[in-house]
Amino acid sequence: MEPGSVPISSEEKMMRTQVGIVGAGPAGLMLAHLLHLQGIESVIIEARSRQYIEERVRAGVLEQGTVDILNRTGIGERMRKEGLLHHGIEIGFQEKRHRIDMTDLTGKAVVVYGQHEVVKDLVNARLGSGGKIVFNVEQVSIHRLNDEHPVIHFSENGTLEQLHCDYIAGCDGFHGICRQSIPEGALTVYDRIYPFAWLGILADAPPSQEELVYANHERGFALYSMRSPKVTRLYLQCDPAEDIANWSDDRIWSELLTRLIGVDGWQPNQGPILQKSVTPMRSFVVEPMQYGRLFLAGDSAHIVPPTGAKGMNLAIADVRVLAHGLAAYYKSGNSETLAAYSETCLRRVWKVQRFSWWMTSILHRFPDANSFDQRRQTAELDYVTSSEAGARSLAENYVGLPLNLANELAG
Ligand code: RFL
Ligand code: PHB
Repeated sequence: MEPGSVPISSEEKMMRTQVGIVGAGPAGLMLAHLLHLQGIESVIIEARSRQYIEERVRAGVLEQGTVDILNRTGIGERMRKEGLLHHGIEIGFQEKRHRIDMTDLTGKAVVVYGQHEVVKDLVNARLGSGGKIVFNVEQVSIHRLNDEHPVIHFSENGTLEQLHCDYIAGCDGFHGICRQSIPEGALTVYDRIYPFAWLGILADAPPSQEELVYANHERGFALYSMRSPKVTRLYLQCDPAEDIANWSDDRIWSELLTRLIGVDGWQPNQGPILQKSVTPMRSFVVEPMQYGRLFLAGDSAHIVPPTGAKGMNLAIADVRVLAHGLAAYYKSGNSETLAAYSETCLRRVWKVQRFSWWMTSILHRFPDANSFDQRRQTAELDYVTSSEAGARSLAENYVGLPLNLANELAG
């Protein structure tokens, strides 16, 4: 019998666990890992294959708090070896780059390490300690959310199954079914769609400098980032309706170089483009992040535009709060901490929303901006890169706001 699940009837294909988790992204996997460390059983069901989730290229910047929790819970070994420790970022405008020294300003740093690498490390840890992840599930639905034992229905290789739980964690991302299963009227939605998108590429080219460059150029935003000592990651602001087929490799490089090149002549190294995609930009929050015995965590509850590099970090912060509440409940029967889950998360979520919106607003070209808006934007960039107070505020948010959970992971 698989640990984490107990068949309650072999004919009906029913299983039982304490926490049923929908989605094996960073939120679902980290939640299962944190619960396991507290002796709480869970089962993860995932719509995609293991290979797909381990290769999906997404986020790249881990806040100090995310790095610390991965290290403290035994997941950090490969990240410590392969992750790139960054003490600062650069902000480019009017053809000059200005460095913000995050470590000087906050005593903290970030680590550049791909989200899919974190996913690989978490999958390995879960499967290595006998945890259950069911990949390639179909026909997923969730039921009896207000009963003592909610149920997840799904099919695996054509066989219908039921997973009976004490709680369900909806970690199934923005397009998942969990949020959509909550009755209309029970949630309030806060939403903003931006009039631009990011065209992102991975290039087989060694990074030409160590730190990230966020550039505001008259032709639009550009970001220079990386994944490893051999692979550069770059983004360009583009139209949300942009057809990627219109962007040849030459056009992409020419646009990137125009937007990133500085008066000092610095530019990214070029190389074969390994992958390209267009990502729309959105800010989105639902309140509350709970309905009955269903808890939403990560992108299923909120989306931030990627400018502040916060999405994955926020997902990890949510599940730390959730695991903390579930641990308190299973240890002492006290559900007060769990009942405060949504409120605790949302206080931080909104601050991170504000920062991500603000970074987006200072760095992108808005199609409807007039000359006043343009001057004000330049003044803001000038302020943030020349005033220590301005730079410190940016740095404090970029390395990650604190998440203080009393006795987190106390055995
Ligand atoms: P995920 O990662 O979307 O995982 C959800 C999982 O649920 C599965 N799923 C289902 N499983 C079962 N049944 C269903 N019905 C299901 N429906 C969906 C999906 O297959 C998937 O495996 O959500 P999670 O765990 O909340 O994690 C959120 C992060 O992935 C996301 O916020 C970040 O990637 C955002 N993001 C960034 N975040 C950062 O912290 N730093 C960054 O530098 C950063 N850069 C980015 C980003 C996102 C980007 N894109 C592509 C959206 C850069 C980009 C370009
Ligand atoms: C990335 O490397 O993918 C990345 C870095 C910083 C961001 C967003 C994405 O703000």
